[in-house]
Amino acid sequence: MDYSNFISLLLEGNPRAAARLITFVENNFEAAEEIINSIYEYTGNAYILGITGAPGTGKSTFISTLTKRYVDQGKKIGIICVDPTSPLTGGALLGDRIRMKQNFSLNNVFIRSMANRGQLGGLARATEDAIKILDAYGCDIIIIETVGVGQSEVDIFKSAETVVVLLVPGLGDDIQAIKAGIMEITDIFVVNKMDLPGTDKKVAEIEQMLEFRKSYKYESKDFKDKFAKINQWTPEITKVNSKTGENFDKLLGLIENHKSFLEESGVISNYMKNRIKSETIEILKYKLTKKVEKLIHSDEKIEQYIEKAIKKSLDPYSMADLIIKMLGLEK
Ligand SMILES: Nc1nc2c(ncn2[C@@H]2O[C@H](COP(=O)(O)OP(=O)(O)O)[C@@H](O)[C@H]2O)c(=O)[nH]1
Ligand SMILES: [Mg+2]
Repeated sequence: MDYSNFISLLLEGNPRAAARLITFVENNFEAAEEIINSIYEYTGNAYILGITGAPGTGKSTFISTLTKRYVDQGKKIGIICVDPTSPLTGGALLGDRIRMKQNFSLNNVFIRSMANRGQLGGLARATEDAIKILDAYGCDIIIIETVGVGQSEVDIFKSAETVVVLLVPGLGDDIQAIKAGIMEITDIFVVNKMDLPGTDKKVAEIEQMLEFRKSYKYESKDFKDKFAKINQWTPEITKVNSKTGENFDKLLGLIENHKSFLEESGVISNYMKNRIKSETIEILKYKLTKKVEKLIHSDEKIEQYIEKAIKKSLDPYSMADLIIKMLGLEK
C-alpha cells in the first residue's frame, strides 16, 4: 500500500491522516516499517509525558486539566491512552475519550486509545510508533496515559521524558504497587484529590518511601543500564485537585524544572540513546523471530537437526546455536 498521501496530509497537520496512520502501524508491522521510515526525519520535537496511577485515581480528569493549561499556552497536544490489560478497548477508556473529545477542539488536541489487540511486535512498539506519528503531526506535548502501575508501564514509558504518577489519599496499597513497579522511573509524584482528607499523610508516606530509596539507589545498576534514568534527579512530590485545577501552577513548574534538568544535565541524550537501543531490540526480536520461524519450518538442514534431536543426539540448545550460525549471527 502507498502511504505517501496520508503522510503528506499528516505533515500538514491533518488529524484524520494521523488517526489512519496510527491504525496502520497498530495493525501491521510492515506498514509501521514503511511509515516510520518516511516520517522519522520529521520527529524529535515533541515532549513526552507519561502519566499513570491506579484506576480511579483521576488520571483522565488530571490529563484534561493539564491539557487545558497547555492549550491555553498555545500548545498542540496528543493524548494516547494505553490499556495493556484489556484485550479490547475498555468501556471506561472509551468513555474517557468521548468526554475528553467533547472538551477540546480537534485542531489542538488529538486523542487516541490503544489496547493490546495482540498486535504484532507488541503494544510498546505500537505506542512508540503512534508517538512518532503524533510528533510528526506537530504535537508539542504528547501525554501517554496508562492504566495501572505495573511492569508494563515501564516498557511503555521508555520513551517518556517525564513520568508522573498519581496517588490518592487513603488507599495504602498504591505505594506498595509503585515500589514493585515503577518507583525507579517516576519523576514526579502527584497526590490527586487534595480536597479529600489524608492528603498530607499520603505526601509523608511518599517522602518516606523515597528516603528508603536513597539508601539503595546506587545499587540498582541493572536498572540504570537499561533506562539510564540517572538518579541525579530527586523525585518531586506535589498535591493537586484535578477537578478545580488547584496547584496546577506548581505542577506545571515541576514538569518544566524536570525538562530543564534533563536538557542541562545532558541526561536527555542518554534517554535518546537508550530509547533507540530498546526500540531496535524490540524490532529485531520481531524480525528475527519471523526469520527463525520460517527457517525452522522450511529448511532441509534443520529437518536433519530435528531428526537428530528426536534420536537424542542433538539437544535444543545446541540446535539453537547451529541456527544462530546458519543466520550468520555467531560472534
Ligand atoms: N474530589 C476529587 N475527585 C476527583 C479529583 N480528580 C478526579 N476526581 C474524580 O475521581 C473519579 C475518577 O476520575 P478519572 O479521571 O475517571 O480517573 P481514572 O480512572 O484514573 O482516569 C471521577 O469521579 C472524578 O471526578 C479531585 O481532584 N478531587
Ligand atoms: Mg481514565
